[in-house]
Amino acid sequence: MKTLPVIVIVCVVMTLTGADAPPEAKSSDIHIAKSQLIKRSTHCPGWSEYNGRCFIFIPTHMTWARAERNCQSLGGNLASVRDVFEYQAIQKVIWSSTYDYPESWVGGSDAQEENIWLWSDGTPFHYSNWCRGEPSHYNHVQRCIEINYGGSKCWDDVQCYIRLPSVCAKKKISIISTMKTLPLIVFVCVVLTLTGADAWSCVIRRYRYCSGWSRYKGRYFIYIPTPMTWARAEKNCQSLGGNLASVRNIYEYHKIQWLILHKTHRQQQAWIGGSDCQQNGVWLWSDGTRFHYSNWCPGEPNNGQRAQHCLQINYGASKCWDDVQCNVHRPSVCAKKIR
Ligand SMILES: [Ca+2]
Ligand SMILES: [Ca+2]
Ligand SMILES: [Ca+2]
Ligand SMILES: [Ca+2]
Repeated sequence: MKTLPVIVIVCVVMTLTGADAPPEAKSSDIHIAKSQLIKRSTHCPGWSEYNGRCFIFIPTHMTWARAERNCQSLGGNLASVRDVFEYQAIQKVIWSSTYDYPESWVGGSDAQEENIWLWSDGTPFHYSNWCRGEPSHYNHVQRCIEINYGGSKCWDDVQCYIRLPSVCAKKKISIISTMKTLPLIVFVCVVLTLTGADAWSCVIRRYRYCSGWSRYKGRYFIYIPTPMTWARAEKNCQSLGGNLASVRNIYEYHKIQWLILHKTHRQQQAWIGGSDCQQNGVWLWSDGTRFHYSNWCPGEPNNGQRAQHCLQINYGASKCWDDVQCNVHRPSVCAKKIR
């Protein structure tokens, strides 16, 4: 009981330091709608708040991949849509800016594999609002979702390289949401502490080590030996609460390589979350984070036969990165944030 205050303090400090830093936003390459917003929000200044997220209409016409990069530069991603109410809120954001319902990009695409739909922010794709007869996959080249299509203002799959306005979304400033859940987290910490130090350390141990995930720099990583297409591998990672791994620096890459070596005793080729399926040369991570670091092999990515759009690691003699067809089967590495 003597150590109780200390443990509670540690809990509180862990909670506070675990809070995400506010998302970065660069002033360059920013296209913001100069428009009135349906609901000014203190949590997301200049954006419209709905259901814990902030939305903004971007009137500038861009390809889907450029629109996604633009949203990333604003600290978000192209909007994902979770239900019909959120879709209506997004339509309202567009209306309040344009007094119209122009066709616009949101973050859905099936560019890696036909009919496997993914959101660019890495969240699972459950809800959809397709128009009749859509998605049509016309000529197998329609891979990105436009909303406000046709008389019913529903969803259509269309070529990713056409230029449309777009809707970005980002989380509310997270320190505020952290502060809201703080009392609950402290309560849980206290209960765990009171029920005994053994239980407490077991919970920690199970979470960190017993589940098969390896912890590194704020995330958990796991190697999935089953060979799958890139899109199936991403879906599998999502079913485990994560995404295919994004890689931020050489140390993370070495950690992932070590993980594979440790499990397979080989430097096995594997999928991670990079792809440029929507627009050749515009690489995106499936978890929605910005693509800065890369470790391409010499001469790669070469977009061989103009059909290589997914990122495999441990390629060639240097065990570096290569772009390859998304429908080949590879083991994979998933990552998820420590919550
Ligand atoms: Ca399609
Ligand atoms: Ca279509
Ligand atoms: Ca490519
Ligand atoms: Ca290649």
